[in-house]
Amino acid sequence: MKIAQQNIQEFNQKHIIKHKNRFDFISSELSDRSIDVDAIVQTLSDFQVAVPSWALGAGGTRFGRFSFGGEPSTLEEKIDDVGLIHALTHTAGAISLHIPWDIPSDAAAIRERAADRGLVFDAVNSNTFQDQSDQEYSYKYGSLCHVDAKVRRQAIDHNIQVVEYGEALGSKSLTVWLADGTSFPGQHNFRKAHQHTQSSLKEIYNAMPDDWKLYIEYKPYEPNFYSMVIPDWGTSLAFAQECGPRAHTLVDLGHHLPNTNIEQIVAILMTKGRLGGFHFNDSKYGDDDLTVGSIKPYQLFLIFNELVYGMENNVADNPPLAWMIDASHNLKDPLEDLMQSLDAILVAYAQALLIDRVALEQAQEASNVAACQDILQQAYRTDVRAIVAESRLRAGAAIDPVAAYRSMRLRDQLIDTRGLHVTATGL
Ligand SMILES: [Mn+2]
Repeated sequence: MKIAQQNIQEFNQKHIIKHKNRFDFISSELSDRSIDVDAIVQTLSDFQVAVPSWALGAGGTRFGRFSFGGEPSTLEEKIDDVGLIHALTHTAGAISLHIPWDIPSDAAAIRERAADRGLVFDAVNSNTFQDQSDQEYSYKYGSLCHVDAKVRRQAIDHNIQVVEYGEALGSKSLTVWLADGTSFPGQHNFRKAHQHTQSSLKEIYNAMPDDWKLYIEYKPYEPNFYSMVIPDWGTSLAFAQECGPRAHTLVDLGHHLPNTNIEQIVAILMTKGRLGGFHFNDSKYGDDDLTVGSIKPYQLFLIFNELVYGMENNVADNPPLAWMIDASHNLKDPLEDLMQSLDAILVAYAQALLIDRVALEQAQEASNVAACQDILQQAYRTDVRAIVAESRLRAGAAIDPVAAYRSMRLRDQLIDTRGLHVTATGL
C-alpha cells in the first residue's frame, strides 16, 4: 500500500492558511533575533531517522501482548509501513532490520521495494539474546561472553552472517546489543567474561568489510539484574577502542539508570570521536521504550544541544551519526507513535539549532550561570512546531502527519488488507 502524493497535497491545502500564519509569525520573531529560519528549515528537511522493523507492530511486556489490527507480518509489509511513514513525514528514509526476525529471502527484490518508497537500509542488528529453533547451542548463559568457546563461535558466526545479509541490502553497519550478564553474584568471573567479549567483538569487527562500522550498545541491567557484560558507555568505549577506528559506542536513551546525565555522555563520546549512533525513545524508570519526548522533552533538547555543538565543532572527526528510533508500542497505533517520535526529534533538534551559541560561550566564560540557563531556556521555550511543519511541507510531506494519517483512514485500510488479528515478528 502506498500513499498518492496528491492525497498529501489535498490534505496540506486544507490546512495551509493556518500553517502559513503560524510560520510567518515565528519566522518574523526569529528573524528579529537574527536567526536564519530558512537554513533551519532546510536542515530539518534533510534530517533522516531510521525506523526499526520490530517497531511496526504492537510490542509486548513479559506479562502480555495485545495485538493491533493490520500489523505487518512480512518484511515486505514492514517496508510498506515505513514507506507510509516516510511519505507522510519525509523523515523516515531508512529502515533497520533485526536478524533473524527479518531475513530477506530475495535481497534484490527487498532492496527494490524499499528504494521504490525512498528508503535505504540502515544498521543491521544481530540477536544473540534469544535461542532460535535451529541453533545448536543455547545463549541462556551468554553469547559472546560465554565460558564455552563453542557457544562464542556460534554467536560470532551469527554476527558475521548478519553482516552478509546487510551487505546484500546495502547496509554499512552492524549494531551489537548483548543481553549477556549475570543475575547472581559469583556467577561470572568478570575479567574472563570481559576478555571473551572483547575477543569475540574483535573477531566480528575484523570480519566486516572495510567500509562497515560496528556499533556497540550498552545497558546497565535487564534481562540480567546483577551485572551486564556491557553495562555502560565507558565499557562500550573501551571495547570500541580495542576493536579499531570503525567501532563506535551506540547510545540508547533508555539504557541508563534514572537521572543519568546522557547529554554529558554524548559530549564526551563526540570529543573522543566515538559516538556512532543513537537509539531514540523515552522512559520514566528504565528501558521503557516509550514515545520519544513523551516523558522528558527537556532532556531530549539538552542532548540535541550537545549533538548540534558536536556536529558544528567536530574536532575529533566523529563520523556522521546513525539515528534510529528504538521503541515499543503497547497501547498506541505503532505508526502514529512513530510519527509522534519523529516529530519530537525534529522539535528538539530545531530548538537546539536556535541556541545563541556565541552568547552561551560568553556566559560560560564569564561564569554567568543565570545567563547560561536563560540562553538555553530561551531556545527551549520557543514554539518551533510551525518550523518543523514547514520543513515537511517543503519536502512534499504532510504538514501534520498524524492528522493526515487519520484523515486518510490508513489504519482501516491496513486492517482491510491484512486482517484484524495478525502478529508482527519482533519483541
Ligand atoms: Mn536499542
